[in-house]
Amino acid sequence: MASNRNDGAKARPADGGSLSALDRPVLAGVNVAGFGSDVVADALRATDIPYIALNPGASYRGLHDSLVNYLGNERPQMLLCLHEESAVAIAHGYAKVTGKAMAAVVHSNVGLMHATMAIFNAWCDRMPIVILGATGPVDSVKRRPWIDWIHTARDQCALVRGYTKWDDQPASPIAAREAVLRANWIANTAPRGPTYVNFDAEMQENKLAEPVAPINAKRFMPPVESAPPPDLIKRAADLLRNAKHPMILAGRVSRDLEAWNARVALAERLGAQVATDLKVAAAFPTDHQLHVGSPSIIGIAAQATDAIREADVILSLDWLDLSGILKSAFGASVPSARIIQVSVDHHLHNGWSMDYQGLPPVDVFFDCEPDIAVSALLSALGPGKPHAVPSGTREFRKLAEGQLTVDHLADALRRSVGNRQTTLTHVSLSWNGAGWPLRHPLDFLGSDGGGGVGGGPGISVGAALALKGTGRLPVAVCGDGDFLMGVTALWTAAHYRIPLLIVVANNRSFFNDELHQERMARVRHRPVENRWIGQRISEPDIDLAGMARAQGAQGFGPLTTVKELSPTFEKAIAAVDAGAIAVVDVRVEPGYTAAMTALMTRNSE
Ligand SMILES: Cc1ncc(C[n+]2csc(CCOP(=O)(O)OP(=O)(O)O)c2C)c(N)n1
Ligand SMILES: [Mg+2]
Repeated sequence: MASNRNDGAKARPADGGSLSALDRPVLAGVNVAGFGSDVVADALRATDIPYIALNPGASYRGLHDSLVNYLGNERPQMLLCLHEESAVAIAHGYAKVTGKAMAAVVHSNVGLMHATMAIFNAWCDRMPIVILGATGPVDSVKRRPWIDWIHTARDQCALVRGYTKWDDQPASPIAAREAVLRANWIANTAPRGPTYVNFDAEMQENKLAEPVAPINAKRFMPPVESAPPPDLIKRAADLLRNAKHPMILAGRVSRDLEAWNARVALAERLGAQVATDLKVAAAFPTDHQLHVGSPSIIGIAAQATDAIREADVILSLDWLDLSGILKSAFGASVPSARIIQVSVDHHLHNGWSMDYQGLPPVDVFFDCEPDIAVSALLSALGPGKPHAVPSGTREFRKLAEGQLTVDHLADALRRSVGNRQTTLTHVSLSWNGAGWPLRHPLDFLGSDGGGGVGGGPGISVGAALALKGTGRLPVAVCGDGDFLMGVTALWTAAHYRIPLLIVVANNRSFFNDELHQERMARVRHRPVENRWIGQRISEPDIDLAGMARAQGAQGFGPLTTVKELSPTFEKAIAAVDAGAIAVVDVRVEPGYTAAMTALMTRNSE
C-alpha cells in the first residue's frame, strides 16, 4: 500500500457522487492504522473495490469499525443488505457488467451459510467476487461464552471450498493484508470466480504491536493474460479457412464492444453460422443473418442443432457445455467435424462440483480467453470478402389478443422501451429469446449461473448499480418464485437510490416443476392434471407490488389484461428514469416456449 493514512474524505467513488453522499459517518479523525482490522481495510482500499455489500455480525465488528471509522465508509462503501444471499448476488450482478470483483462481507459461519447459494451461482457463472468473513476468536481462551463458540468452526472455509477459487484464514494482520490482495488477484484472474477470506475476530480487534510497513499493492496483483502459440493459431485458421460449413458457438465472452465487433467480423469473414445461449450473457447479435435459431436457457433451437450437424468445423468460444450441445446434436456418436475449443475453464475444475460438464472431443485447444483467440484468428485469416452483413431489423409477429402470456409481456415491454439502450439484467425461465433481439454486449447479462432460484433480484440490483449513470435502462424479468426468494434485495436498491425496473412474469407457480411432475405422471401413467399440487403460489395470491412498495420501491399491478401492459410499463419506466425502483406484477398464463416444454416433458431424457 502506498499509504496507511485515512484519505477517505478525499477519494469519491466514480458513480456520479449520489451513492457516496449516502450513509456518511461523522469524521473519526483516525489517520493511522491502529488495529488488525485497519490493516485489512487498507488492503481493501488498495484493491480499488468501490463497494462492499454486507449484512452485519459481531464476528467482524472490528472490520466493520475500520470500514466506517478508519476508511470513512468510502472505497469501499458499505451497501447494507437484508440477507447475505442478496449481498453476494449484488456483487455477482456488479461483476456481470464490469467483469470486476466487488466485495461482500458476511458474518461468521451463519452468514456464510446464508450466502452459499449465491456463492455457488457466482462460481458457476465464473464471476469474480471477493467475499470476506470472520470466525473465532480462534484462541478459545478469548471466546465469550456460548455465542463465540457456536460461531466458530474448525474449518469454516470448507463450507464454500468446493465452489470458490481460493480461501484463507490468515493468522496475523500482515498475512491478512496478503490474503486480501491474493483474493482480489485470484478472483479477477481468468477463469474468474469468488474467493473467500475469513478473519479471526481476535486478529481484527487486537491493537497493532507496531506499525505495518506499507507495500506497493499493485505489484502483488499483476494482470494475467495468456495467448495461444502461433502454430496453434495457424492450424485453427487453416481449418476454418478451408471449412465448407464453419460454425461458431459463442459462449462465455467479455462485455467489451470491440471484442463483440471482432466476433461479428470473424463470423462474416468465415460465413460461419453462430449459436448463442441465454445461460450466459449476450455474445453475438441474435438478429444477425448468421445467427441460427433463438437462444434459450434450456436446450437449443432446432435450427442450431441442424447447423451443428451440418458443420465440418466448429469453433467453440468457451461454450458453457460443449459436450452437452454435441450430445444433443449427435447423441452418443462422436461428431466427425473438427472442433476448436477456446477456454481457460479447466483451470478451476475440481472434484466437488460437476459444473464443468462432460468432456468434449477437441482437435485444437486454445488455453486462453475467447477475445484473444478471436483477434488472433482474424489476423491469421487476413483480409477476405465477408460472406454476409448484419440485417439489423426483424419483424415481430403480431400476437393474438386473449390470455396474457410472457410473449405479450415481452412484446409490450420491447415497444415501451423503444430504441433506448436497455440491459436485460435477468430473464425468467419462461422467457422466449425470439422476442427480444440482443445487439450489444450489455443487452443481456445471462442467467444466475448455478440454477439457484432467487438470484434474479439481487443480481439485477448489482447490475443496476454498475449501470447507474451510464444511460442504460436496467430491466429484470423475474419469475414470481425467483422474485419472492430474492425480494429483499429491493430495499438495498431503494436505500442506495439504484434505479431498476423489475417485471415479474407471475404465473403464480413454481411452474418449472409443474413440467417435471407432468413428466413423472406421463412416465408412470398417472394423472397429469395433478401436476400443479405443491407448485402453485395462490390462495392467497401474493401482493407482489405491495412487497415492492413495502421496501421503498414503486409497485404496479397486478396486471391481468394485455391492454394494461404498455401504459403501465411506460409509467414504470418514467419512474425508473426519475430514480426509482419500479416493480410491475404481470399475471401471465403458466407456460414455457414450445421447444422448452417439449424438451422438459418428453420421456426419453
Ligand atoms: C434454490 C432453488 N430452489 C429450487 C429450485 C428448483 N426450481 C427450479 S425452477 C423453479 C421454479 C421457479 O419458479 P419461477 O421463478 O416462478 O419461474 P417459473 O418456472 O414459474 O417460470 C424451481 C422451484 C432451484 N433451481 N433453486
Ligand atoms: Mg412462476
